[in-house]
Amino acid sequence: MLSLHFSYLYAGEGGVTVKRVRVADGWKEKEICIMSKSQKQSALAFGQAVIGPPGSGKTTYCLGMQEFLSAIGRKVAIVNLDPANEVIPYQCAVDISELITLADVMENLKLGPNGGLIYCMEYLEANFDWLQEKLAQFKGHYFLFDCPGQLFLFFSFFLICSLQLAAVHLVDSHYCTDPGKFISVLCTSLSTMLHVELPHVNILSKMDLIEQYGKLAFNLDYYTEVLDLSYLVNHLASDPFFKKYRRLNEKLVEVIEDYSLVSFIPLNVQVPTLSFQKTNSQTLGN
Ligand SMILES: Nc1nc2c(ncn2[C@@H]2O[C@H](COP(=O)(O)OP(=O)(O)OP(=O)(O)O)[C@@H](O)[C@H]2O)c(=O)[nH]1
Ligand SMILES: [Mg+2]
Repeated sequence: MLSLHFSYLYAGEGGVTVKRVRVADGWKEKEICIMSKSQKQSALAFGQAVIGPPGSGKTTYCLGMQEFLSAIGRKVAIVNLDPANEVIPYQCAVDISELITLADVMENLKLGPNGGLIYCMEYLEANFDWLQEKLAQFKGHYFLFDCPGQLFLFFSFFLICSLQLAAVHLVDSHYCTDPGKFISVLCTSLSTMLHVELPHVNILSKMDLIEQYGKLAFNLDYYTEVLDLSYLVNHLASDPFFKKYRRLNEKLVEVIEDYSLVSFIPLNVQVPTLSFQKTNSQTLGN
C-alpha cells in the first residue's frame, strides 16, 4: 500500500504550494493547491443557513431578508436547497432543482416524501462540487440558504460547507400561546443549537399572528428571554390534563435552563427593523 508522509511545505512560484511527500520508494515533490492565508481571507464568504420546522416561514424570511439587504446596499445571493420548493418567491441565485427535484425522485424511485428528501440530500452531497462551482460564481455576495424543514438532513452539509455560516432558526410564534407546545419548541431549539454547532439566532416568526390562536399567559419578554421557566410549568400544571405531566415538564425545563442557551428574537418579516440587523450583525457574519 502506498504510504504518504508529509515532509514540509514551502511556497512555490505563482502561489502554488509545493509539498514534499514520501512515497513507498522514496521522496517525491508534489504541487498541491493549498490557499495561502491572504487567498483564504479574500475567498471568505459569509451567509445564513435558514432552518426551522416545515411552514415556519423560511422561504418568506429569505425573500424579506433579500429585499432588506439589497435596500441597504449588500449583494445577496439566495441558494434554494429545498428540492420540494416548487414556487420560489425570491430571485434565486442557485437552485437545487437544477440538480434534482423531490417530485422526480418520488416518481422515478417510488419513494415517499421523507425517503425522497433523504435521497435528494445524499445526491447533493455526492455532487457537492456542482454546488461549489455555482457558489463560486457569486464572489463577494452574502449567501442565504433556504433549507428544507427536515433539518437532520443538513448536519453533514453544515460540516462540509466551507462558508462562514450562521444558523437562523425560525419557529412559528403562535406556539407561545400554548405552554406545552412552547416547552417542546424550547427543546427542539436547544437540540438544534447543539447539533448544528454554528453561531445561532432563534427567531419567533409571524409575530403579526402571535395572538391569533389565543392570548399569551405572560409578557412577550418572558417568551423571548427564556429566563425562569418555573412560571410556565406552574401555569401548565393548572390545567387538569397536564397536571400529571408536571414532573416530566419540570425535568425538561431543567435541561433547558441548565444549558442557558435558548432565547428568541421576535420578527415580523413584513417589517424587518434595523434593530434586528444591529443586534445580530455579529452573529450573522455582518
Ligand atoms: N402573516 C404572516 N405569514 C407568514 C409570515 N412568514 C411566513 N408566512 C406564511 O406562512 C406560510 C409558510 O411560509 P413559508 O415561507 O413557505 O414557510 P417555509 O418554512 O419555507 O415552509 P416549508 O418550505 O414548507 O418548510 C406561507 O403561507 C407564508 O405566507 C409572517 O411573518 N407573517
Ligand atoms: Mg420553504
